[in-house]
Amino acid sequence: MAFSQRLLAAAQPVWQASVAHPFVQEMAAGTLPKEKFGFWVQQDYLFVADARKFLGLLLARAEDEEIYRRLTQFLAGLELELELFRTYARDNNLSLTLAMAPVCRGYADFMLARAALGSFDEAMTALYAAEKAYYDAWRTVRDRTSPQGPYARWIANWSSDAFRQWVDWLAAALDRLTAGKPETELARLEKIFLTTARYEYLFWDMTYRQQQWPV
Ligand code: MP5
Repeated sequence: MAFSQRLLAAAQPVWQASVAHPFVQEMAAGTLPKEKFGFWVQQDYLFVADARKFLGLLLARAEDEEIYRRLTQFLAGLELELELFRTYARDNNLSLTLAMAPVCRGYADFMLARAALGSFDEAMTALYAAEKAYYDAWRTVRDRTSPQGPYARWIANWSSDAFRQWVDWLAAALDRLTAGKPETELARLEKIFLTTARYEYLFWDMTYRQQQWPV
């Protein structure tokens, strides 16, 4: 079994819970209250803005030319993505200058710590988990919504063929990087994958509850 397959198999229960989360399900059914979507926009904007630092750290340690090129392309694409958030915020009178809510803060810092303190493979594992989780959640939404719906651009952003190819490339790159690595190392990466998947679940949950700092 490819290592990326092993990771997905290990995280299956977390994965299923994420796709079944009311945020994803109500998004797919078109019943998600607008203020919950707005809170997601506000928090995910901050998460994606921080992802640029994560990718910067990863790029600084990339050795392989193909990896370097793909990560650079992805980093450049994040500017278009951030513009989608800014446009929605402008059109809907949403502020994008809030503080990160606790789960967003914890998740963003977990990712940055993997890139700053962990091995290159650890950071790539966390990146694969985050990207694959978004692809699977938004593809679930896409399969049940009209391409003319109000959130079509968001849905397309993380469920397009181009995004699927990026996620598939990450899986293949991770399989290459980990080929022949000892089991102790693979088990450590599996834990990182699982923690990232759990943060993905928590991110939907935090958003659905519009959970901020209590004090
Ligand atoms: C992604 C995201 C996907 N935007 N937000 C969370 C909480 N997880 C994953 O990352 P990207 O950089 O938008 O493709």
